[in-house]
Amino acid sequence: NITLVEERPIVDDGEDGFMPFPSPSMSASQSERRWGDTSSYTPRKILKSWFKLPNGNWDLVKILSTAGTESVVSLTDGKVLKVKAEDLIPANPDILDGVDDLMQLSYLNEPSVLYDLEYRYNQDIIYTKAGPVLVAINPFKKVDLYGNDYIEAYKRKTIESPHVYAITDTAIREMIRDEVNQSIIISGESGAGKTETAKIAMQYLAALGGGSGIEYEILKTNPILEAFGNAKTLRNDNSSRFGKLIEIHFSETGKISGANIQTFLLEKSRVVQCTEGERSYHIFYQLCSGAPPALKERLNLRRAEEYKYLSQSSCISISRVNDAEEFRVVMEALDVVHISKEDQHSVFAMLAAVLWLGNVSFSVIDNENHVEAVEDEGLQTVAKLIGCEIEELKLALSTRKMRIGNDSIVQKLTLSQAIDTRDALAKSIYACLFEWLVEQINKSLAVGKRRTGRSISILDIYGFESFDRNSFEQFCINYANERLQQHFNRHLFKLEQEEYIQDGIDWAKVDFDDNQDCLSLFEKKPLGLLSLLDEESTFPNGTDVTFANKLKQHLAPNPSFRGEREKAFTVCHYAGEVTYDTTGFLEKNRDLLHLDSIQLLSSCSCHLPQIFASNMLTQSGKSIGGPLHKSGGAESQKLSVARKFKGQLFQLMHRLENTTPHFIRCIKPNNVQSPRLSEQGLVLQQLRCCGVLEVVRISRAGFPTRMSHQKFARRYGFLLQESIASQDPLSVSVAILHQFNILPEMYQVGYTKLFFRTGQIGMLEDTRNRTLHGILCVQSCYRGHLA
Ligand code: AD9
Ligand code: MG
Repeated sequence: NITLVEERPIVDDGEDGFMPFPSPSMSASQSERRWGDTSSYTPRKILKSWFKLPNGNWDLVKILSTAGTESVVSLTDGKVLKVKAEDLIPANPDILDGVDDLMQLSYLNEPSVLYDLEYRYNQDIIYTKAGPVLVAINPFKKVDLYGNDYIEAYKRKTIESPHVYAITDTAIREMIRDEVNQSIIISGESGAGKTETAKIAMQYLAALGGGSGIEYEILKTNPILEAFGNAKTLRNDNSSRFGKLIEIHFSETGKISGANIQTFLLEKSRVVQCTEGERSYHIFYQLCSGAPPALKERLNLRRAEEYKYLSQSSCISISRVNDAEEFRVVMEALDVVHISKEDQHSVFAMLAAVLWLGNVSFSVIDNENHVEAVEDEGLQTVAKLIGCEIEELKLALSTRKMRIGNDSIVQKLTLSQAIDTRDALAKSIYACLFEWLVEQINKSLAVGKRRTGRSISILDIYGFESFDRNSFEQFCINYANERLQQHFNRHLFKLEQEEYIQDGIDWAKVDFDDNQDCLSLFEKKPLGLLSLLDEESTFPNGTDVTFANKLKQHLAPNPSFRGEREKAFTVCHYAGEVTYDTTGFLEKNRDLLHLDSIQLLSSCSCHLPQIFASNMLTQSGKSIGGPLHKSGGAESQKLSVARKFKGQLFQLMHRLENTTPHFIRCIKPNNVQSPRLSEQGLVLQQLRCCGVLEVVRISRAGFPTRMSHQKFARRYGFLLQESIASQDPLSVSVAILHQFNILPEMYQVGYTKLFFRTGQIGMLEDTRNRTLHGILCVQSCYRGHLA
């Protein structure tokens, strides 16, 4: 329950106007408590306040009167209520409506932040700064903020309004000026607009760094990756089911010279199974409806409805999307990134093979319920498309070679085992195809040998997820976010640190709350979530239940962990608590493909299946002729999914550590993908989750309010009751501090500025305003008298 009540930090700009300051300064009540800052707001002095209605929404109320601890207020709908004064949160003066940077708000509290964002959003101003962070709210409609005119304006700096273009422009300039690589880190929950934002940033880069033609190729990777890696989900019609880092290289003259794409954790289960109302990957539907007749014929393609993998979720088309047209766009893009026609046909053949695999059925052949693949059109087409004998395919789908002692035996499969084997093969083919495609694209975008320039990386990765039911995918995604959050914290902390050091402030007094505890819970060896998961995954008898029990047994003392009933456990993430259900964890983590299937692929006459098989074998460190797995069946022993993901993540963090980061937080205003609708609760929850409110908390851990000696003396000097000997700004400032009894631990005196803990300036400002108000009242009474 974070309710923020805070004045804005006052930053010295040398003049009386306010200047945005590089880190926002609101605070969670937590840090206020930490600093013993109990200075609370007195509603008497303020006419407008926020009051939380029973429906959870904030209402801007007028305070009619206050007596003791109670106030009488009028709501926007005209109703008059008596409320507890402590339930009122100060609202900002009208003059601050819709400010560009949340830092400019006098009162930085949650309702005021929401109000500011909403105020702008209603005018289609979807971008707002929160100190160093850009907040982008999804408009769910076309907004007139993009295109060449805007690009030109941001380039020439004739527009200052917050924008992706502006942040990208800063990245380019800093890359050139500091000779340091840059990164643009985009996060937010599903449907918040990350992928669109990444594309907007890429457009700006292409416009400014273009010229060689490679920028066109880079832009064309988007429709390809979206076709193969995006799908319609209940949250987003074009949801990315993988994480992506694109590193764009620049030559010494600031021109784009190439790029490299890294992808993370593609959701492959979607290929064989998806929730009602969702779709599998776009490319399947595009192929079915857009393939030219000759291709259709060659692949024996049917309508999407006729494939079990596509028809099972009762959703074939997306409104306002023409799959056939999209297919043409993808084919053209494949040409642009130099995928040969021959390779393109192999790609389509693999897609068709996956679809036909889903149609392979099985019939029972003995009284032990063993099955055999039915030799129908499905089976025949798969064999033809991947280039293997029908008999081999049938065996690979219905039997498993086992080695017991020195003997090798063949075990027949039951129906569910056979279906699992078939689906595992389909998933592997698709995942390998995706990886292969990215590799080909990278070859095409590769920078020449003379790579001397700099780069800007754009990270579009799944944001923190917390659903009613959270599984292995959320576990990995939230772990990644925990890592990114630490990166975010450390970076902002460093910014603060630099400013303190410059002004000679005692840095040791700045406390900082890290999320290291939670990260350790994941990463500690041997008793951390990831190690324990891997350990349990290697036990043949390990189950989701034994895994959950093991966690409870070893991790219970960890403050970030809580065991739940049965197969569940809770992790206290920086963005909130998430309870995970361990069902399916081990299987998803093992992600096994039987060696029989790999052998089948390597024996195929088509080149893609062969490449896939050899990639799988290099990953698993096995050779085909080598010894098979002991008793548990002939399975490829490869890296677990969690371990591979962790490795990728470390590599990613390492890369990001060496860059200057720029953060964009995307916010989804409603759950129905509809324009002009903003739900307060939803937005607030995201602001907390993606760390916009956290950023503030961090800066509040230090001395966020700062003002030069001169300004402080000028602003409050007239409040001094006793005259002092020396009139130099520092002496005046110190006298004011004494008169108002500001405790020594609440401020520090720097070479040029005074630094205050949060909340300290509030009382001074109040007194100043009251005094000025008094003077004004006297003046107006006087004028009234004259009139
Ligand atoms: V997911 O985690 O991949 O499921 P994203 O990537 O955060 O998600 P995406 O960028 O795909 O969301 O945005 C979702 C939809 O919002 C888009 O398909 C657009 O219809 C819409 N959108 C997002 N940003 C903008 C924008 N700047 N202007 C117009 C937008 N529409
Ligand atoms: Mg996306």
